[in-house]
Amino acid sequence: MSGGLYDMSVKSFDRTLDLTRIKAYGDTMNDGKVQLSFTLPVKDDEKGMEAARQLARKMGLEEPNVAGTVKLDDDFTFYVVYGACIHTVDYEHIEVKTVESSVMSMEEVNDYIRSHFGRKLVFVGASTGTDAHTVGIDAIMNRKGFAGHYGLERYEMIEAYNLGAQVENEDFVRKAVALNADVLLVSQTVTQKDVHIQNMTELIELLEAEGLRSRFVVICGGARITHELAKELGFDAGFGPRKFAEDVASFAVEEMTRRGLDR
Ligand code: B12
Repeated sequence: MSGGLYDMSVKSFDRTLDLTRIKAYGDTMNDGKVQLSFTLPVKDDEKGMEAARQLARKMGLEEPNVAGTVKLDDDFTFYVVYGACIHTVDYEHIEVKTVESSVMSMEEVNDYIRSHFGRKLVFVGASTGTDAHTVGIDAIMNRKGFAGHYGLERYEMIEAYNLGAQVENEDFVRKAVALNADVLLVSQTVTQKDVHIQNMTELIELLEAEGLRSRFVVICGGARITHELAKELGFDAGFGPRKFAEDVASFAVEEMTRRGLDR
């Protein structure tokens, strides 16, 4: 007997992998299955669920299924919706701007600094502006580091100063000058209303106005920071998640050499 609901023998799954038209993968190739979550400012009832389905359809999900709801308040509900996304992406032609630098180990960075500079380099970092998030900059700078990667404070040839969070750009620059910094590290986590762009632009403008921009290697980082954005805003490099002290240190020391700051 065949053709029953659970008779899989006759069902042929799509196995075509076309990298110019990739779709999300649920449990078979090209099924497009995705799960998304959002909150609507409506009551947790049937009408709200239909609103969630309609919104999901408008976002390109076929046969959206509300897998879960949570009442957040009388007038706010959280939805988890599952469905097949119709959109595809051309993976073959994606180009991403990333930092082009070899990554040295902590010991190699120390050796590089010894042979190219013959002195310790000064790195000054902070989470600047109104941003209160410290975990990102700590991950890069704190001695114990992050996810098995030691932070800059452990590097023998680096003097690392972590100024903490909510450091105003003016104070940051003043401190960097006082410490005779070589490298400035800026962490930005909050991106709501593009506050990070405003803040990072302000820093570069301040450095330029004071005639200090060329004196420092200026690097930014954060969960939503890309190298492309960093370059656009006048930074030397930008680092996002899965980047650690050795990535930053390697780039910084090589950039100093490229810029002739090693004399
Ligand atoms: C912990 C946390 C907090 C803590 C922060 C405590 C502390 N001491 O840092 C507290 C509770 C204080 C907090 C407050 C707020 N938070 Co908060 N917070 C988080 C949370 C849960 C984790 C962030 C984190 O620590 N990540 C771990 C670190 C290691 O990751 P990372 O920062 O990406 O760092 C890595 C890289 O990006 C990179 N990196 C980072 N910085 C730098 C710098 C340089 C130079 C380099 C090279 C690399 C680099 O290296 C790191 C290692 O790989 C996130 C949600 C989440 N799960 O991500 C929300 C989140 C960041 N917070 C958010 C918000 C909105 C806030 C508040 C505004 C909430 C409010 N309305 O009050 C306030 C902020 C107030 C302010 N003035 O800044 C939003 C930001 C949304 C946005 N896009 O803007 C998030 C995403 C939550 C959310 N989904 O809405 N938060």
